[in-house]
Amino acid sequence: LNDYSNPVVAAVTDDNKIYPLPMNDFMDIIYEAKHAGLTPVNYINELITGKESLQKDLSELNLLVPIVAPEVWASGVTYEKSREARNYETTDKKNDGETCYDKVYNAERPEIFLKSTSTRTVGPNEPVYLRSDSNWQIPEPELGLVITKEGQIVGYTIGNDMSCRDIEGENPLYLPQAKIWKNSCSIGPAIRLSETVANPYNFQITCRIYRNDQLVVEESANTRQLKRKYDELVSFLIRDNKVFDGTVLLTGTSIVPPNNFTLQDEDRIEIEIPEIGVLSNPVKSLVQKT
Ligand code: DO4
Ligand code: MG
Repeated sequence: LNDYSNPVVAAVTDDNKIYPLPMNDFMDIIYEAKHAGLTPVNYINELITGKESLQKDLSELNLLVPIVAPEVWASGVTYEKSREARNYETTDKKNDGETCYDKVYNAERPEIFLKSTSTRTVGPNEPVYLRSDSNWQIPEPELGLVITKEGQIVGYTIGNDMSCRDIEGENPLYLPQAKIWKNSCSIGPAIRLSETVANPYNFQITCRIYRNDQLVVEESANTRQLKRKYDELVSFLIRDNKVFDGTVLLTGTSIVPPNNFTLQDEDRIEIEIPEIGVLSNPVKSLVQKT
């Protein structure tokens, strides 16, 4: 978060109290806790015991990206809903009826792709952009895993894997262009420490899209519908790879707006996971208005 002069990391407790912490990077909590021989939660409890909480509500604060993730990776076709949506948009239908999406949904090896880097990733309330060469763009609301370079899942966040369905559907080899451009990924608003989550396969994800302040899309899904395990996705990401502390791995989408829907300039996207918060981003078109 940012008090307009000095960005700080803060802990939010279950009773919604906010405690600024003496570090300015989320991963420092993980490193310092390990050094102290404590779990991150116990370490934070030691830091905040006897301290005054901030006399403010979370909604009054200017929240920044909760972690400057050097890289954001993403998993694809990990939910049946995503497989159906990819099959709907693809023009690359095979004679035997099996698409590459059917194959990857059932294969041992999952689809994992590089989604974003720190300079392309935005946080809460920052605009996500629309590509100028696509007419079919949607948010993909996803649970994000915050991992160490060894692949340990230390936290959960929310991610938006902005996607161009027409570019992706034209040819699977266009995936990087369908997925990566300026401000095409947002994460936040917070990181839920993994040790505080009893069952990470029971996160309810809700996406709302507003146009002229009217709700035009609202859909929900649950991570229990995920075809894969988180550790399985992480193990494929880190295999023979160079992965950095604070990498975020998005776990795929099970929310797809209606097929006739495309995002427009000035829409607003909200993605909510109650245990984590609401990630809200305005949408901006990269096409100049005349
Ligand atoms: O296969 C394309 C990517 C699919 C994706 O991003 C998802 O399932 O979330
Ligand atoms: Mg996705």
